[in-house]
Amino acid sequence: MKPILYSYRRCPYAMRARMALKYAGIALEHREIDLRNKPQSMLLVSPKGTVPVLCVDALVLEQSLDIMHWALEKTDPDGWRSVDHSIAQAWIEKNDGPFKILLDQYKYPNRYPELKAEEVLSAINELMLIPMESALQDSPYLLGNKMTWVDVAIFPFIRQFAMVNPEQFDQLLLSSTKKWLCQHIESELFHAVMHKHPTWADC
Ligand SMILES: N[C@@H](CCC(=O)N[C@@H](CS)C(=O)NCC(=O)O)C(=O)O
Repeated sequence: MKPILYSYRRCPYAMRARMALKYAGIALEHREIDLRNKPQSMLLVSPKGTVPVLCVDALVLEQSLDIMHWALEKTDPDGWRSVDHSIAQAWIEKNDGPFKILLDQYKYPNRYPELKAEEVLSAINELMLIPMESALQDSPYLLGNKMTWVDVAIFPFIRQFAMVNPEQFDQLLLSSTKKWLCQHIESELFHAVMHKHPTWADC
């Protein structure tokens, strides 16, 4: 049986997982879910109810990074795994932790009426965008001259940030980050994982 991936097209966590699986050439059954009406078959194997979830026989991977690493352990044709682990970990912790919180505050200001939009943007700049710009001015990818899983894991979140207010993003002085982002958005790999799928229904 092929592995089953429960996914949601626009979810940045699911995007990173889909990209790693595609890159590793893993054939799978894609089950697109409706976040407001999750299939019982998914909740049965992963009651926490987030996507992505990958089921490989009895193995259930319910964290996007675990799915990425599982895929790259199978095949890693371009050496995405050759990274300095502590630097990789520091980027990922920052992205999935405080940056994701700020991104939600930036994306849904109505949910955070106590916060000032300029202060949220400035915190995003300080925490993530300025360090990224500085890394990407030194080298084309976050960890050096070669693309790694860290670029792939982080780029969907920067894409999401850029899409919240494209005019505001355009005005930010982030030429290297914008170039990096465009390269990922225009990549064949990204296009290949953004096809639309009908919503999966258990029946
Ligand atoms: N730590 C999880 C986070 C996944 C996550 O939060 N996914 C969101 C969609 S982007 C989700 O499924 N949320 C559940 C919901 O909206 O009900 C991972 O890395 O896979």
